[in-house]
Amino acid sequence: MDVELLVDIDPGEELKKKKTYGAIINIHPRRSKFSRPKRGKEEIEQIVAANIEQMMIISSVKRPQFKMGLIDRFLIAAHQGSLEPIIVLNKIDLEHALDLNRLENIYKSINVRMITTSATQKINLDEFKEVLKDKHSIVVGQSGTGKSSLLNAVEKGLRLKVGDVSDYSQKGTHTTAAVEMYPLSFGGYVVDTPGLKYLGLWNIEAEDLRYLYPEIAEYSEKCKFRNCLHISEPGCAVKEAVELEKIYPERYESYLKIMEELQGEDPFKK
Ligand SMILES: Nc1nc2c(ncn2[C@@H]2O[C@H](COP(=O)(O)OP(=O)(O)O)[C@@H](O)[C@H]2O)c(=O)[nH]1
Ligand SMILES: [Mg+2]
Ligand SMILES: [Zn+2]
Repeated sequence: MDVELLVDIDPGEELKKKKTYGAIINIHPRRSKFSRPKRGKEEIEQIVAANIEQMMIISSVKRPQFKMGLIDRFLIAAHQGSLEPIIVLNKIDLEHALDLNRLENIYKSINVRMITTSATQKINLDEFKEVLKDKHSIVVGQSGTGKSSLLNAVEKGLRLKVGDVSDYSQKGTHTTAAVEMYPLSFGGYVVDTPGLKYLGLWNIEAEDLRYLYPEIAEYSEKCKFRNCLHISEPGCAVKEAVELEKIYPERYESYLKIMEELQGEDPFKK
């Protein structure tokens, strides 16, 4: 895929010295995006970044706690924005209770690559770097999972501000304040983002959620009712597949949670 930045900025020699202005010299069509609903009187679409190729979903085995539901929301946002998702499970140097093999199998079963890293103990950083190389990527995830640390670890000149572990749960201590794009010396560009605790989903109907879970879509065809939402309908092939563990129960649970939200009130008003 050939990807360009949404806007090219050429400040010109005079202004380059002053470092104050840029001139837009070209506007490209938007081919991919990462967007989220923005609160306000009316819900509007906020485009966080555009014309990037891949979304690096950074989570940690703990501190902050691993949240599969949040990963699945990012997977949906990536799919909707035409971005290739890659899951990065960071802080594997810490003692934890996660079954990494199982997680890897879950995501392999839906063709999503997962890599495990430690930014501080320098584990698998070559793999992380190789994924970023020559691509336009956006790095997303909860605050404190190590997004900025990982980028600092593979790009020496970057020196992004890293948070104190004891700080991230407190309000107003996010260290990465704005969305910014950085060039990578080994090829490519990366956008670091402030952490998101919660990701609202944009423009999804309850009936369409199944198509965002490939394994659920697969079994949906065998349900008794064509419009089955796979909640508690009789003759539901999806529920049967979950019981037989042909669909991972963890994924089904995250499907149900999102379904509940799509059918319910505006989550921002709760
Ligand atoms: N044990 C451990 N701590 C890490 C790792 N990566 C980052 N941290 C720590 O986690 C905290 C948050 O890191 P930061 O990069 O600011 O996270 P961000 O909010 O996702 O950008 C800092 O104290 C880091 O030192 C890791 O692989 N292992
Ligand atoms: Mg950060
Ligand atoms: Zn069903």
